[in-house]
Amino acid sequence: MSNDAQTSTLTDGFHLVIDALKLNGISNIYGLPGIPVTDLTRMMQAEGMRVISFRHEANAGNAAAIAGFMNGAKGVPGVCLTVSAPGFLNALVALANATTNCWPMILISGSSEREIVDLSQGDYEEMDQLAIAKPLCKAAFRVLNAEDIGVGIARAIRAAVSGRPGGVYLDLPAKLFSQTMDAAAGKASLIKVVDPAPRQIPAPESITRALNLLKGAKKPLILLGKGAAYAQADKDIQALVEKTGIPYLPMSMAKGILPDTHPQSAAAARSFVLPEADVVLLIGARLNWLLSHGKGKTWGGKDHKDWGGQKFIQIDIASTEFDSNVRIDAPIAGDIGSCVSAMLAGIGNSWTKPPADWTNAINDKKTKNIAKMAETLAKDPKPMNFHSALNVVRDIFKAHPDTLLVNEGANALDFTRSIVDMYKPRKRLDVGTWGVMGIGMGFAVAAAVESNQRVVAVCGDSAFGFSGMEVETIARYNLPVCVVIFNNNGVYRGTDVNPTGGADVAPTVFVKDARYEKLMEAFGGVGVYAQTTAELRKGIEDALKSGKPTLINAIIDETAGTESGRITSLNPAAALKK
Ligand code: ADP
Ligand code: TZD
Repeated sequence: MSNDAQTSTLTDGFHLVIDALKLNGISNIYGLPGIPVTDLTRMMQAEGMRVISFRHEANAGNAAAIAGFMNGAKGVPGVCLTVSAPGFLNALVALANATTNCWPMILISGSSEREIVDLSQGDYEEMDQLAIAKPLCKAAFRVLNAEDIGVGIARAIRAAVSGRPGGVYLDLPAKLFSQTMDAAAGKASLIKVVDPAPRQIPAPESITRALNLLKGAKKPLILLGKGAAYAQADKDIQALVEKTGIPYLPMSMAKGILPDTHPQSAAAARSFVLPEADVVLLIGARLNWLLSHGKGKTWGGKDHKDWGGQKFIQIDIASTEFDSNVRIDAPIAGDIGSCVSAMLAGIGNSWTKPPADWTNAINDKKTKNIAKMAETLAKDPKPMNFHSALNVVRDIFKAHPDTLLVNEGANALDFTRSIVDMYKPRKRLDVGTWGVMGIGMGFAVAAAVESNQRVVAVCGDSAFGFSGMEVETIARYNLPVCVVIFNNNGVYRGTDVNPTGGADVAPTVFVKDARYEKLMEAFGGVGVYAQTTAELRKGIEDALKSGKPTLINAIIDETAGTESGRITSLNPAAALKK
């Protein structure tokens, strides 16, 4: 047989990995090349996949994680590809973060020779990656033989997107890639996963129990979490809220499932509705720290651990979530789409709306708080503060509701969340359950790649620094991303001083008046130095018009932030004052 004839009937590990991913609708890879995956990235591109190459794996991992949030409900996880040991470790924070946030992501890392690694003989980038990944993700697999690649990728996809979504690690040792096998047998070994995220239909009695509880409520409240955004059951969720007439609160990444301007949104009366509500329906939201564990003063409890008296209905795909913090009186185990549509069917057309004294009281609070906020937003101080700068961002999102918003920082996060209204689902991507800094540029890249829409990333100057080098990636792929850095000279603010009077600045302080916009200019993008709201407005509007990679250095009063933004109370207080 000639060489040509021989190669045409063979396939190899590289191509089987690519074919298996493509067969399952995975077309975007976020990664960073190097031994042993350099050729894999080349071949992926040659085979028509979009390979986005990053400057650091942490950012590629974050990109894959948020791609999973955006597409997981359609059965497609985000995929990150890295080299062995250090590259793998760099992406591991993102994998753990994806798992914590219930986002489906597969981290594929090349690894070194098993027989050397397992005898600790000191291979190039030696590490038992599978063992290290395991406790940090939902599932971890290793494929040793080319004929198992189809199964390995199918298992990784199912583990990532089915049930409660999460991160999956897939270990591909270097030797796998060059293994050959008969091409027809290779093709036959691949698996197109049928129904990767199967519906989980709730038990009818769980729906009846929940509806009975909700019917008797005098002060009902719906809480929408990012699980509700993830599930892409937008129409049914909107219908449930509107048919019942129950006021609702969106968690950060659930903003926009219904427009934030919706008359039933109780967001502007949050601190009133949480302690007052008597029955709370949680849809894809956990009663974790972000909701004060469902108890304590936030919920009207006497002390920080006391129950406020609310009854909870919780829709979640993971039944282990129920009762994790307080009693769940009506758990509904199932996927949000199926659960909400079953509730809608049970509600029919004759639901009695909540008592008017409840909805009127909420509306009174809202009106007062919105008027107070409008007064603050109308001010235009020099230098800008968070409110005046965000007033600009708020106007821009109102006029461009399809734009995606990436958001990280402390004050830059908290103020943006409460000031900038979202009008459509899954447009707000942020630091999530961990409040992790560094998601900014990775999320921005994936947001642009996955959505084909404009992206605005509002980042604190500290937050931006974690992923700042990826402005080169944004410029290189010519992505329509406008990064807005709220530059207040440090972590939280820029005013701390070194108490010793020494030459080092305080731990929270950065170089004053740093010219971040030049970073983007260095790579051929547009840099804007914005000292006024007019300059900021023009900068963002120009970026949205042109679609050019843009970085706006928005100068914010360095005294404007507060320590830790809205979670100052989580800072341990020193027991001893020295
Ligand atoms: P938030 O931070 O917005 O409050 P969380 O991340 O705490 O939201 O909660 C999301 C919840 O949604 C998780 O408990 C997860 O199990 C659940 N979830 C995710 N996807 C689905 C789905 N398709 N159906 C039902 N529950 C889901
Ligand atoms: N490291 C990581 C990975 N995540 C974190 N959340 C932190 C450190 C601690 N941290 C916060 O929680 S917010 C923040 C840090 C370092 C930065 C706040 O400063 P900023 O934003 O400039 O980004 P503001 O607007 O000035 O508050």
